Amino acid sequence: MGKSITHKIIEKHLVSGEMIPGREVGLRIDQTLTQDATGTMAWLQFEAINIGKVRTDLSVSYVDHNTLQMGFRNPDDHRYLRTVAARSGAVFSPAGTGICHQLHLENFAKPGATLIGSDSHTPTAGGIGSMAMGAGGLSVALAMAGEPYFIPMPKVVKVHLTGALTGWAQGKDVILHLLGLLTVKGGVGKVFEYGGPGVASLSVPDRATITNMGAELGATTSIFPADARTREFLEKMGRGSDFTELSADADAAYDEIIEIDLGALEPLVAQPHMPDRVCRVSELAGKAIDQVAIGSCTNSSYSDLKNTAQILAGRRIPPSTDLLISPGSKQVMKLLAREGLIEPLLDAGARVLECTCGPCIGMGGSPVSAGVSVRTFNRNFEGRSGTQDGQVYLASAQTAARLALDGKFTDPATWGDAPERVELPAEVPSIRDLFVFPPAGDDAESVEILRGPNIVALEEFDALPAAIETTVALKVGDNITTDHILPAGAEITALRSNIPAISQYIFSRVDKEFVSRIKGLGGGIIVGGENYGQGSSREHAALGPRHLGVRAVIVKSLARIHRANLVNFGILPLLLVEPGDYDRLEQDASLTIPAAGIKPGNTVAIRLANGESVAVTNDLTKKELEIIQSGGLLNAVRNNQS
Ligand code: MIC
Ligand code: SF4
Repeated sequence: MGKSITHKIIEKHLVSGEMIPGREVGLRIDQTLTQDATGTMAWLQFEAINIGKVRTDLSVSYVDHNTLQMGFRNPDDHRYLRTVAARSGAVFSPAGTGICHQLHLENFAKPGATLIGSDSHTPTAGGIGSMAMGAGGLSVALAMAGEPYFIPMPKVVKVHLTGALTGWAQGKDVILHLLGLLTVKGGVGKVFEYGGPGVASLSVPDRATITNMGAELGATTSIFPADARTREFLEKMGRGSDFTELSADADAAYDEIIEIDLGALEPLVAQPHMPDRVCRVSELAGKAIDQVAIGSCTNSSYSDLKNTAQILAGRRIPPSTDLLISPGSKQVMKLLAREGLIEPLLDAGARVLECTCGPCIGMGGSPVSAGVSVRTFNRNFEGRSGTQDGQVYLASAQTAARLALDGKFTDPATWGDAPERVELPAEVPSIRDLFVFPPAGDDAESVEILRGPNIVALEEFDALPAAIETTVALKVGDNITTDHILPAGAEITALRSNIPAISQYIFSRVDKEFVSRIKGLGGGIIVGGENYGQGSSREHAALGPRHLGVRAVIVKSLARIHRANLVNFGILPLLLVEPGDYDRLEQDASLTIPAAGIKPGNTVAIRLANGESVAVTNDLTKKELEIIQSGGLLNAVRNNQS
């Protein structure tokens, strides 16, 4: 039996474990990326591990999320990241250079290489055949220290593509189609590997849009073969030597196969407030649109924005619709400028913003009250736009630009001819000089790491007690996202380097009383439903609760990265044996968790104050359990060092 691309890459990077779905495998990591919102923690943790220089082939520290400079906090973080990168041998990408995933795709990602990033959309690099995964900051810190990255061996799903996109359908519609089919938890424990004759028809930016938003399926990652189009893309980026061909064997074995006829797709849109609430654009015809935002790591490439400019050229958006455009990188911006494509955007009434995440993480660009916002982003979780009752729809750049002109949803049948599919020009300007490369050898030793007052030293957590006498401090439902646990937005995200301060916002948009309640209780646990912790990789959604005294969550199922973050910070991720028992665990209930009796995969009884008990299990490995017992991964690493 032949091998999939996923199996080939994993096999080449395997340091421990067996490649049997569900079993833990340890992988050697070639590259890492961090961004500023999660990166300060990751770099503080890297410093705490105390090994000096990064031991990966390449580590890049990007500043793209927290770029607003309202007060000292974010600028101080950027300065810390710049100096710690120089000291530690990492490349630094200053604010405004671009969005980490777009920049990494253009400048550093390599087919066949492993990459982990402290951001859930790291799989964007799968568009050129990198095995790229989102991870918690601490896992990235350990990978930078040369340690393997541990994941449950994923199942491999082949997405067999036939035909070619036609008309207004785009790469975005491929992934929206899959989300509609499989839901936001349909990809958990799986890699989506694209193949079939349709692959050749998709450009690299289209592929990257698809792998980027595979994160919304809950997938471990998504990956495309590296073929002639990948080679051409890398050559145009000035790095043809990074190309290696990558394809699955003709008789490769897969755990599942999904077929998509690209020619049958039409423009789709995800409705509020989940990326899987997908319908055809035509079904919404007539609904007024208050805002359109084009950009984010999903759809901010040169081809997306060139098409946007072509659609808008010579026309004007209605005054009742705001149009915001954030190019993905300065390379994209330079190409647009060179080809005279900025002017049509400005003349149409668009606001051209910096090359950053911007409105995607609520850094400005919030819609009006109850406003309908069509965004080319990947997430439309409630409140994420910064307007709690904002109604966010997700679509391709081409759909969004067309709808901006109409000021309302319209039927694509009325849109006329779609713009031509864009290829990169023969000469692409390099922005390589804008990255700050670390000084060589001993010169790095003299770099002083500069910290500001908002950068608070890491907290030491205590070991797990033998029995946890506790209270259900909060009960929540299914599909709770890390945006529910720790909201995004300018004010809160500026506190990412300050755990005591940011912890005051834990669950603040779900239950305003949560923080004061759990403080009054002196700690507690969270009860949740299916897919708890989906979305962002932010480890603050585990660190904050831990700071407030959360020692366990009891849920029906968990999202992959959040589960790993809980383990890393010493919180027990317990699973209900009988999903129906969810109804028996009420908020405020007192209970006892026999922590010392928990063994990998066993079932223990949680005793409730009323004498009843509830059975819980876990899917922890022996190593993960030891990490939790010692109070978290940093403690475990320190224990091993001493
Ligand atoms: C996001 O899209 O939610 C973020 C902001 O990029 C996060 C990381 C973070 O919270 O800093 C992610 O996707 O991991
Ligand atoms: Fe940035 Fe948004 Fe992409 Fe997250 S999803 S990395 S916030 S652009």
